Amino acid sequence: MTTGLNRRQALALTAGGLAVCAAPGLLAQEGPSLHELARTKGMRFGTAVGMGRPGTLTGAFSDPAYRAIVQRECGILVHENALKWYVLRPDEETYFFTPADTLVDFATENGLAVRGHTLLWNREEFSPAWVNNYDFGSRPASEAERLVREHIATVVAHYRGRITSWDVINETIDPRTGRLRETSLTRHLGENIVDIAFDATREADPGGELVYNDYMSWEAGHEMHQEGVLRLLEGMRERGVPIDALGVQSHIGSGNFDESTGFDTARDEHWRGFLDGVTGLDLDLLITEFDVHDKNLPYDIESRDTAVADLARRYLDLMFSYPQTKDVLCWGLCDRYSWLQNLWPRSDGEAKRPTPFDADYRPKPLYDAIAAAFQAAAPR
Ligand code: 9MR
Repeated sequence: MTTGLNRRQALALTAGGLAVCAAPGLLAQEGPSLHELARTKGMRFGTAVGMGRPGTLTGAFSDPAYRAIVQRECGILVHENALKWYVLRPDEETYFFTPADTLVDFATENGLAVRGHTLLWNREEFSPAWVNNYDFGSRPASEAERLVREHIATVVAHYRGRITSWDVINETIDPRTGRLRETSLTRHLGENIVDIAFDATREADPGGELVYNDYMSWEAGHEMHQEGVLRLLEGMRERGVPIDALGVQSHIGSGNFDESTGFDTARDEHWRGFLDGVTGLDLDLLITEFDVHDKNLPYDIESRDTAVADLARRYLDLMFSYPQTKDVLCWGLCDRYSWLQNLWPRSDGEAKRPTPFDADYRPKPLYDAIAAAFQAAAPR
């Protein structure tokens, strides 16, 4: 009988003291992994991994069954939170690299690529208080630039050769206005912050892939956000700012970030217009944070999982029709650890099912939808 586990994965499970039946879904997995399917098309598949803080459901890495799924399915990983300023730099003097290093070491041991998320999350609610309240002195613009450059140079140098793709900036366009978000840094640097951050990253790692990452979405209600992001990217190209790709987060489904938009409001035409604009700038597309929110779907698990999978397939087929789409990373592989369990609760109070594996590590229709989309994709 084949278990779908190789020796290393079986050891990872037993070393964690787990009975083999702790991950029944995983044991039943046979055939090629999602990453193997992606590879045959010149693509990669992977996931975000939580290293245990902060948040309440983010300790996926410490779960041996989760690590075994990651080892079986993935070719590329990204930290869910460990590289964010508020984790990495609790104060100005400290660089707390340990949790992030742990994942990079794991990736290296397993031959997996790593993305860096993120060098600058330009939003005050996700910046540490010491950055928000920073005293920039009598020459605030040059002090703000120094701070950004020093952070980027230090972090990128620390991981040079091991992290090969960077979300240089995450979410700096305000979806309500399409303009740059105001933070303690942009107050002094304006849009120049973008040029500084990308320039500093290129300088620290000339061979790295530089990405702007944001959550402008395929679904209705994101038009202003899309326009703002496209304008930002056009400006970067005009000014010769080094950038290689747009990270399309892809938290699709209902009730995410803004008011619920429901499942039937996706606007393929409008979205294609946006993607044509981005790829017309000679940028690649990465799906960086894929999951499908099932907040507003009926309780019945079979029909809920089917609806999630159908939406995913429709979305991935559209994205994969662009040969520029190279990587697909889920924002978590197992429902047990999804960030969506913490926010926007379902009205019936039930757990959500937004990722490819259920809370007991069994693959769901969403897994099959991702596999089928890779199988249907043209090689790139
Ligand atoms: O999943 C992440 C959650 O654990 C954190 O509490 C939260 C705030 O740091 O960030 C979540 O990840 C976000 C990602 O970094 C950027 N795009 C949106 C993701 C979901 O909010």
